[in-house]
Amino acid sequence: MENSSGKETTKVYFAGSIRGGRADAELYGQMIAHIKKTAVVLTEHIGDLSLSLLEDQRHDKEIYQQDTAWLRECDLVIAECTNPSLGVGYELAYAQNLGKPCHILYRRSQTSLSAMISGTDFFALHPYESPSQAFAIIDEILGESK
Ligand code: 6K6
Repeated sequence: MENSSGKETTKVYFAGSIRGGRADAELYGQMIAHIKKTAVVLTEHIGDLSLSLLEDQRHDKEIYQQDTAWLRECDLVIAECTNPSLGVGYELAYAQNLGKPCHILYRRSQTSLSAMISGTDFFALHPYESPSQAFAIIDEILGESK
């Protein structure tokens, strides 16, 4: 897919907690809307506040197959990791195995990242505190990916 200037549009896999807890779901939605101003988000449902209603309609095997296909398709991963999630940790390891750039945003004052995330130089760590700081970090990430 190309943007208006004829360049390929960056495809982003946005990862955020679902069964790990939905306290940040609204913020995920705001981040996804921000990313969509300049890139494609393959995983828009992460910010869907009504996700729990939809969740029963799909089987876990389908979810796994679709999400791993999107991880193979994406250009980069942006993961919000303040709320710990087994699924997000799995996705990050899967993306690392594929050599996909992975950017981890987290509120340092509210979480202590797993050593399995902060202990490798492969992941780019981006601490932030306010949504506006997170949006500025996302702009830098997407600017560099062009
Ligand atoms: C139906 C409609 C929308 O969502 C659903 C059902 N659930 C999931 N759909 C898509 N991806 C999911 C779903 N549950 C987990 N994931 C993936 O794992 C997402 O890509 C998240 O980044 C991550 C969250 O993992 P948990 O362990 O917090 O659920």
